[in-house]
Amino acid sequence: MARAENVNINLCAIVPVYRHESASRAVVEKLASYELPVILVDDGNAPEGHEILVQIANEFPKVQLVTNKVNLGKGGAVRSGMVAAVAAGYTHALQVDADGQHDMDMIPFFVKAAKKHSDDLIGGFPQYDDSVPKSRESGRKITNFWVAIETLSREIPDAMCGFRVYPLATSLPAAKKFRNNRMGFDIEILVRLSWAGVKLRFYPIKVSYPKDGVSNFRLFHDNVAISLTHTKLCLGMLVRSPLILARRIFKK
Ligand SMILES: Nc1nc2c(ncn2[C@@H]2O[C@H](COP(=O)(O)OP(=O)(O)OP(=O)(O)O)[C@@H](O)[C@H]2O)c(=O)[nH]1
Ligand SMILES: [Mg+2]
Repeated sequence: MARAENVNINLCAIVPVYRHESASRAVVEKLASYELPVILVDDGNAPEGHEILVQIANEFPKVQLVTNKVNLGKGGAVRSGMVAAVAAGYTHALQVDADGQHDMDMIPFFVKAAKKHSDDLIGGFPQYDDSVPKSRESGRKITNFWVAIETLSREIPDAMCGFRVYPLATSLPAAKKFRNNRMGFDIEILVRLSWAGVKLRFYPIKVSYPKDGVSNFRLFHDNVAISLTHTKLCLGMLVRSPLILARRIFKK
């Protein structure tokens, strides 16, 4: 089937927020400056954090606040945002982390790429400066190694970047097929979209870690959970490998 190119898309941004309510204001401001509607997901923040998000939603006309009463985790927050986006009629969602680590000036480039390749997932390929913690850098390398095995390809240069445009017609059904609510979500959805035959395109984006930034990444817990995700995805690949390989052969 021919892929849709340069068609009209209805795009919003999804910003999942947990303990990043202060940093999220600048992210929302930047999105608003590009006239993008925003779905801000309050992922079970404390009352003070919730209050700040309510203020932001009241201040910016194109911001819709979605509230998870309890903290579900990053994946749970993005999934809630996707459900709200589809209900509101959006076809695509730019997922942006609330911590302001990504180069927001790349938004127009990513939007253009999503319009040009509207069936495809448009992902960020992080270009880190010296501020990246070493532990996070090596964790990503290990993840990207496993993802190549899980997809039997090198099509995903980075599976953890929190800046990407989802085509919702394929991404929400994929996101509903698994329960991974925490940090493994970013990885698992890309692998599942690849299994489903969705084309994944990656473009560089600068990422920096501010010195006083809040990280929710729990080195031990999240790395153990991510290892379990890889175990599950490797088994999933074994089951699907005939299909994945057949699709590749017949596409040529
Ligand atoms: N970790 C985490 N993040 C959440 C949760 N709910 C929503 N988020 C949001 O998900 C995004 C990613 O969280 P970060 O703490 O920056 O995680 P990360 O980018 O993998 O980790 P760093 O590389 O240390 O920044 C941010 O926008 C968070 O506010 C949650 O329960 N846990
Ligand atoms: Mg982050």
